[in-house]
Amino acid sequence: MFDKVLVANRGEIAVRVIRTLREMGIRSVAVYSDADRAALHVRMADEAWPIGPAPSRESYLVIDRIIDACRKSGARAVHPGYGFLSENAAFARALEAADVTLIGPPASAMEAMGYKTTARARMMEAGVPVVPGATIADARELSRVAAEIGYPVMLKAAGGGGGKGMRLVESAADLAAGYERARSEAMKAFGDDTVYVEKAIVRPRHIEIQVLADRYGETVHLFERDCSIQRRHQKVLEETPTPSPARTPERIAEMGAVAVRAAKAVGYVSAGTVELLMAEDGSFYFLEMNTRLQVEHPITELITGIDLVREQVRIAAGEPLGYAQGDVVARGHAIQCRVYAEDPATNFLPSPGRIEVLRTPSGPGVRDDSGAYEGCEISSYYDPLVSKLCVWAPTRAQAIERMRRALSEYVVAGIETNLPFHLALLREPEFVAGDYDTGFIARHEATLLTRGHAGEARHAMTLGAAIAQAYRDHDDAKRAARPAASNGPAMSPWRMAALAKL
Ligand code: MV4
Repeated sequence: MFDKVLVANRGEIAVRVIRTLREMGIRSVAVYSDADRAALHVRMADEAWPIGPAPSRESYLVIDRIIDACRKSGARAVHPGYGFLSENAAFARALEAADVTLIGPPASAMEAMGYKTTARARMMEAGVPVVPGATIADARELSRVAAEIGYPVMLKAAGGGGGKGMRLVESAADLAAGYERARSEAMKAFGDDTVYVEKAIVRPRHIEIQVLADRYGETVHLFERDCSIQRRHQKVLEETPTPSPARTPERIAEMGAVAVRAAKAVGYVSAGTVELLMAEDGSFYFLEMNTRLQVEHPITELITGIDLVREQVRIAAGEPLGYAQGDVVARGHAIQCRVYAEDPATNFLPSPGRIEVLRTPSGPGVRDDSGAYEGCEISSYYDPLVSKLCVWAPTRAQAIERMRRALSEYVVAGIETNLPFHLALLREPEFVAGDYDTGFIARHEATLLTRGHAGEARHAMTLGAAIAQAYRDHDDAKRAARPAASNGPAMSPWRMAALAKL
């Protein structure tokens, strides 16, 4: 087992990985940019190394800087988190050359799944269902294929992804114009006007299956996550199990088996996620595979009791999983709300700045994976994710109640957040009924942003901020009453320990 692991990331995921390393008795190495000198992950790691200026492309994305920090710290392995270099095959190869273990998949699996069209071909060979469609050479072939698969159809740029370069065509009459526009947009955006056509899945759900594979071929799935609540292809809220009426134990077992097959087809190792599109009738199709740990992994941990980071570290150290599919059981319901420093009143523009007051929720069934602390700076250089608020409860109805309660306890002052949006979302009847699809937020955004919901949430937060201020006044009063010697700022043991480390 490794005695020291470098976490090549920042924010909440770096803190989260450091926590599991500590539980395993493994020393953690943080890396930080100039903007992250006082960041929580730096304070919590056993040691920390600077890797450059604030912009990611000059720090967290610089392979040589990360390798150099491994050399200086003596770290024998690297956990990449998500984003940054986590799916970068060149990084995986550079670590291999430096005799440092990547806690993640082999570079070959990253490459096999990285190019969407080759991934699609590989999946078809492996008997994984993909959306009916084809790459097309010209307008004549397009109209033949479109007629074959039936309207509506979706035109997609081969060089695209994440929803960019997609165009829905409802009927044959709109096809030619749609094709020309799709091609010119693809050329402009990706420098490649290759377009392919698929049957459009109407009102789809975005269902992803968590997989875990060791080095010896043992591959299991850890059930599904419903990620359909997205705003402009950015996930906002995720839950497990999916509330879809099409969910049956048999269908989940089938989707899980398909995900395991997809992983085995590319020799996958470590934690990975197979993304599926599920139609209202329950039919499902491979979209892509994410060769990294995902932001929303905690809800899978909450229903299975499995620590995915711990399993990744064990697998990277050459240990077998030690259990088979039949041993993986899930219980209850979990929801994750992504708490962003974004202002719903300004069309979700980032709201960087200093967090003046921070009171995070806790209590039964609440987990808040955070990279923030009261007084920290939310930087404009990075993704404005403050934390992921997760709840677990025996049923979905109770999980929704619990999430509402947790959100109402969450007090942030000094920056704006999307907390009011989450509160409004959890009151939306279509969400509560579980009858939603990827178009949910687009359909309800206006009502979700109305003052009523936000006003209610703001009221709760104002109240919370007042309470927080009262606490601080009380602390100040207590301190003032103390003898002069200890008049400095109240030093919590944690803070003293953290400062001592710097
Ligand atoms: C689709 C689709 C419907 N039919 N393909 C969007 C991102 C990219 N990964 C694939 N996406 C879609 N592909 C067919 N044939 C609907 C979407 C889609 C979507 C998919 C998953 C999550 C959110 C989405 C939001 C809008 C559209």
